Amino acid sequence: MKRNYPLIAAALMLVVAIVSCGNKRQQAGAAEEVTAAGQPSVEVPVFHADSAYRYVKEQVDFGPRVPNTAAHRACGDYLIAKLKQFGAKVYVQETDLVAYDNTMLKARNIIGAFNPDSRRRVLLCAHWDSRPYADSERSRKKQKEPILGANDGASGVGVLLEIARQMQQQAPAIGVDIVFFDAEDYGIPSFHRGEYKPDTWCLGSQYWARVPHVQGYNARFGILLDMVGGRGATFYREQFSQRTASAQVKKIWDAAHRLGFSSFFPKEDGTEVTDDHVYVYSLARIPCVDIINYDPQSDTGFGDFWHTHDDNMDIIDPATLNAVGRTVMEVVYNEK
Ligand code: AHN
Ligand code: ZN
Repeated sequence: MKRNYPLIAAALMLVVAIVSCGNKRQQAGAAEEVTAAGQPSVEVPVFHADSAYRYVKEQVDFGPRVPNTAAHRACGDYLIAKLKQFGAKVYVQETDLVAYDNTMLKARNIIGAFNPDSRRRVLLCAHWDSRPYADSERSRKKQKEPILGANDGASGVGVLLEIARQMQQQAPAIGVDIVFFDAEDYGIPSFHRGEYKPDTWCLGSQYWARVPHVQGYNARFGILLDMVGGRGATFYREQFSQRTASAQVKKIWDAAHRLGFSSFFPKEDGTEVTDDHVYVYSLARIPCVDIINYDPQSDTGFGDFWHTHDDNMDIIDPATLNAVGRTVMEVVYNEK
C-alpha cells in the first residue's frame, strides 16, 4: 500500500496545533480553573495557621483585655500597629460606652480597610475585648475574675490578622474591611442581682452599626468570627445568620466542604445567638454570618471552657484556626 506522506504530515501538524492550543488555554485559565465539582475557583493564597496561632498568643500574653485596663489599651495599640504593618488604611473609633452596671467603658473599634476605594466590599469582623468575669465557673470567687479569652476573643482576631497579612501579599478582587469590635463581652453576668437591662452585650458593634467608620458605609455581606480556635470545634449554622443571610451561609458552608472541612462545618442547624452580627444586620442592614462554635453536648452550647478560666492557650488548636481561615479566604477571594 502506498502511503500518502503529505496527508499524514498535515494530520500530525493539526494534532500538534490542537494540543498546543489547548495548553495555551490552560495557561490563560490558571487563575480561574474549574474544580472537579464544577465550581469556579480562583487562586487563593495559603492561610498560615501557625502565624494565626502566634497572633492569638500575642493577644493573650497581654493578659485579660478588659476595657479600662492597661492590658486592654496595650492590646488595642498592638492591633492598630499590626493592621498598619499589613498595609491597611486604619480607622480607630474611640467612644465611651455605658455598661450594664453604668460603668463607663473607654472603648475603641479598630478598623483596617483594604482596597478602600472599591465599592464592592466585604466585612470581616471579630470582637477583641475579653470578658471581665468567669461567670460560668462554679466557684463564686473565681466568677469575679477576668478571663484570658484565648478562644472567646483572641481566636477570631488572630485569624483575621493572618488574612490581613495574606491580603497584603496578594490582594483579592474586592475591597475588604476588617473590623475589631470592642466591648462585646461586658454583658450582664449571671450573678448580677440588679435590674435587668437589654442589649448589654455587643456594645462596640452597636455603636459601629449606628455610626460606621465612613459615612454611608456598605458591604455586600459580613462574616463574624467568634470562638474559632477551640480544639474539636464545630460550626453549626447559627440560626439568626440562617434567617437573615441564608445565601451567604450556604456560600460559606459550601466553601468549607469543598476544601475538606466538613467535620468542622456540619450542614446542620445550631441555635440562635445574640452576637455582633445581630446588630450589624438590624442597625446597619448588612447581612452578616456568625461562624461560632456550637457544642450540642455542653450545657451552655458554647463548650465547657466558655466564660471560664479554661479559656486559655491550652484549648487553642491550629487545625481549627486553619479550617476557618482557609474557608473565609476561599469565600473572599471568590468574590468578583
Ligand atoms: C450571649 O451569651 C447572650 N451571647 C453570646 C455572645 C458571646 C459572648 N460571644 C462570646 N461571648
Ligand atoms: Zn464571651
